Amino acid sequence: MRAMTDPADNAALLPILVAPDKALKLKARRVMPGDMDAVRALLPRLFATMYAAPGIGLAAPQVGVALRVAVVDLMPDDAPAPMALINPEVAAVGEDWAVREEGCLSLPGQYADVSRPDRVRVRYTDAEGRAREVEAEGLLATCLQHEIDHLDGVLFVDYLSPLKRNMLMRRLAKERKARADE
Ligand code: K1U
Ligand code: ZN
Repeated sequence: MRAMTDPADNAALLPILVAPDKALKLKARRVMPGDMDAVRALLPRLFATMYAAPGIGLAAPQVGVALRVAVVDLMPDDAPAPMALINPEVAAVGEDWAVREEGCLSLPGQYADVSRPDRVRVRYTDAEGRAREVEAEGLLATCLQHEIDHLDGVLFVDYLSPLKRNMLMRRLAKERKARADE
């Protein structure tokens, strides 16, 4: 559940690119101080698009904006916990790895188990331009790594064997065609 005064409420939704769109494979560029006005205008639309999908994360390249910006909200206990991440980077990873099922708004309806470090420290700049760090574990750690991967043009299917990846991509294409033919 989100707060009644959430700034994402009236923001216009953005169309989410679906794989194999080539824009999803590009490395996004770092946000510079001169980009901050555009980023502040983009953030409410990113949050609104993520909440509407619904999803727990969304990276700017997924809406065709090649900047290193992402939003995350795991909504723990149904309470909003929005995080806007500008130029996020993984500063440290824990020793243990965990396998977790991942989805992706750019691979609608497709899920697969992916192994990643179970704890990460992520450095980023917040919407007010302040340098921040977050220590995350579990689903938040997975989601942060998934979103930072989007900024480098990496999708969760890139961690799968070629066989599994091809199966998933073929299933996605088939399901999209079936929906388009409906
Ligand atoms: O970046 C994205 O494509 C968003 C993606 C994030 C993510 C999910 C699971 C593991 C790692 C990263 C999603 O949000 S997919 C949708 C989803 O997981 C979800 C949707 C509604 C409620 C709870 C989860
Ligand atoms: Zn994704």
